[in-house]
Amino acid sequence: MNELELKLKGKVPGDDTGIEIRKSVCAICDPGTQCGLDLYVKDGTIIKVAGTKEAPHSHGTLCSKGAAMRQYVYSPERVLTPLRRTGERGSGQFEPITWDEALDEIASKLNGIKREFGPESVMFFSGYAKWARPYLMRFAMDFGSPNYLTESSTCATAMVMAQQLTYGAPAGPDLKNTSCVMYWSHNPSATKSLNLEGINRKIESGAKVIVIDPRVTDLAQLADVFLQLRPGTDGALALAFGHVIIEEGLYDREFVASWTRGFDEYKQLVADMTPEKAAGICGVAAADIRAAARMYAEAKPACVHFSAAPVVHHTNGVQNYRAVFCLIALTGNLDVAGGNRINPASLVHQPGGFPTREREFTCAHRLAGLPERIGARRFPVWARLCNEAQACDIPRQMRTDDPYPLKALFALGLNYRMFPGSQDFLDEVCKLDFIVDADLFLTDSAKHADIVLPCCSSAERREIRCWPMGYVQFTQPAIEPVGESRSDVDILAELSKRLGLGDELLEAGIEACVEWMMEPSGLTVKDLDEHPEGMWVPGAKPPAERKYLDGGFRTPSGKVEFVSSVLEDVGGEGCEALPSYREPAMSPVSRPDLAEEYPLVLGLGARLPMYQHTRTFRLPWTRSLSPDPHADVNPADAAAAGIADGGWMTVATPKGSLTVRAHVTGLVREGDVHMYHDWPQANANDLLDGDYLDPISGFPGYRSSLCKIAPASAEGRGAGHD
Ligand SMILES: Nc1nc2c(c(=O)[nH]1)N[C@H]1C(S)=C(S)[C@@H](COP(=O)(O)OP(=O)(O)OC[C@H]3O[C@@H](n4cnc5c(=O)[nH]c(N)nc54)[C@H](O)[C@@H]3O)O[C@H]1N2
Ligand SMILES: Nc1nc2c(c(=O)[nH]1)N[C@H]1C(S)=C(S)[C@@H](COP(=O)(O)OP(=O)(O)OC[C@H]3O[C@@H](n4cnc5c(=O)[nH]c(N)nc54)[C@H](O)[C@@H]3O)O[C@H]1N2
Ligand SMILES: [Mo]
Repeated sequence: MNELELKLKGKVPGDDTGIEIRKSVCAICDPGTQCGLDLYVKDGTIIKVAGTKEAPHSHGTLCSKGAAMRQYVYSPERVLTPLRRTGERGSGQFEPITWDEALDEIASKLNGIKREFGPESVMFFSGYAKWARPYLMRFAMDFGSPNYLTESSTCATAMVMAQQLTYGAPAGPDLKNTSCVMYWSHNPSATKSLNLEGINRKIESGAKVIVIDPRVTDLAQLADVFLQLRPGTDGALALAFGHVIIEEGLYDREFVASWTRGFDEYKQLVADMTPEKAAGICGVAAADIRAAARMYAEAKPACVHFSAAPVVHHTNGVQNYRAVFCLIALTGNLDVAGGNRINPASLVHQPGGFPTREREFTCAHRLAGLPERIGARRFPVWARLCNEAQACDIPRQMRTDDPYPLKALFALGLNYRMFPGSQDFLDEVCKLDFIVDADLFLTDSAKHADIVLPCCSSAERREIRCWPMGYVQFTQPAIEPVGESRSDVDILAELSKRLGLGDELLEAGIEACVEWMMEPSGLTVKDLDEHPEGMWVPGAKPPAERKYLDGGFRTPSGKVEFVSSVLEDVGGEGCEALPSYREPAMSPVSRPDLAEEYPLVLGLGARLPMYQHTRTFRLPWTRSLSPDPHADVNPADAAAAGIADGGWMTVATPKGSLTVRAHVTGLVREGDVHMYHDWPQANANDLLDGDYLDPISGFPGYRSSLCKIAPASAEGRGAGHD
């Protein structure tokens, strides 16, 4: 082999080899964990993927999903041209059409439906991809529909609501400056590997760590105190913390006196929740509750690391997190260094420490003049606090036409399996007159659309992102789009023209939009384009401490609200003004009748490191790491049911039954079963009812219901498609 051949074999970049490194970002995870990507490109094809060493957030690391990026980009399941359905919904029979045909047809159908039934009868939905949302929301507002909805109907928003209700805005943990971190449900080894570096450094520095999780995670094994609670009982535990902190005089009297509302009522509420009582509810030792409460309250400063999903994935989720967030105020750790800091998002839900006009760009203010949103009447607290419609209410509105009929859905990345009672959700959606789904892949959901539009991956498009330390990247396409695929934003811009929406800025394309949004940051597209690998935003810094001193908190009273004015105003079951504890709607305590037949607590959705919702099942590398659907079962429960580790078993609820492999492990509590969601051949959400929702947020109770297990044969397995 000569030198050039050797270099080619080693994929060495250079003029002689024709291999070039192009900087990009991995958007398989989104948006908190995007690693910088070095894409090695030769003759327009990505031949190698590596992490970007100089990326300040990922330092050249990649997880199994990012390492499989080429299989994602070049998947044989990519949609290559626009498609028009020719067979039954779901049959997968389509004919390729041109972009002009597709866009004209969509424009004429949507405008026709708008004329006949009003703009509100058209829904604009975005799945987990969050990067294109500001553009989609603006597009929906231009169209005149209040029904902009996203996967955030099940992710993160309820956690944000719990904070809005309590102190007006989200307050993230200041890990760098803290001396104690309370991880109230977080499993970074599986979900946010980029957090591990900071966590390890913190632990090495001697900071105290408390972990609250029903499963023994990697993080739990590093904790000073680990509380392995029954899923969905977080509220009782947090109230018991409040009990100890007040009883032992460990609370911040001055802050509580000056800056909180309803302390006396809260004090009364927690007086009843002794550690002994909470121990009985949560299944943890009272002594450990006392130890953790003291550790958190005595360390100064201390922060709570919360998460987007598991605590609010219960029918009592918002109240449970409200009880947790009250502790931050009670101990005076709110908006101080090393505590939880109020830090607004700069771009795509990420705080970057610099101002942008992303929010203004979405035109959310126009919602006020539009008809009622989906879910607004059923979830009034949601409607007051969020700028979106609540997608979990779509099936009900489809069934009843109340308050008006829905006729069309325009989706960027629809996955019906993300919704509880998935099949019912799909059946209702299929009654629409017209469905468009834009996706990278011809998914099960896309197969039900009338028109499928092919979308680009992050390697083929431009997108802007930022990271909390004040770093921003406006990526360049590393390769030409695969097939005829287009960027979501290009699709919206083109469609806007054909619909005659008259939005000059959106129609001018992503560069113009980014220029507009970034204006307050002082950076122009020209500046950003000089640094395709990303750049520090000059002057970016976290907001000042104790901003409430100047104008109070963004709650109706201007104070931290132990007693919520909004909940007081709305009222109703589950919407109590105090964060009182209520059992999950399906638990051994709330439904002893059901528990006789279904004795185990079922948690659906704990993440696996190699899978990202539906996205990476189809990649051979990631799939090989965990080929079959499985659920975690405690050895005692497995033995009682006669189930062997690795054997097939059924997991059944009153709603349905799945066949999965048993992963018998002492890492889960006796009495609990945990399973990942979105398996193509074993969809966890077929086990739940579509109405199993939190009355405050409308979030599904994915993480606690009741089930039974029994041995099964391999024949029971479902055949599925990604
Ligand atoms: N690999 C991978 N990473 C992901 C995702 C993915 O699909 N795959 N999804 C991304 C998304 S959209 C999200 S929202 C985040 C979620 O991010 P995380 O919240 O970190 O992830 P989870 O694994 O859902 O839950 C964290 C921990 O909460 C625990 N838990 C479950 N129920 C309860 C409960 O009732 N109370 C308490 N205290 N803890 C509970 C679980 O056992 C788990 O260890 O992950 C993101 N990262
Ligand atoms: N049982 C249970 N169910 C859950 C959860 C749980 O914990 N348990 N978690 C909930 C949570 S937190 C979340 S976030 C949701 C997951 O939300 P989903 O929206 O279900 O997530 P994905 O499957 O990742 O993405 C949906 C589709 O978007 C496509 N897509 C990817 N990138 C792009 C893009 O750039 N443009 C376009 N147009 N399409 C793209 C993907 O190919 C996929 O088909 O699931 C929810 N459902
Ligand atoms: Mo999520």
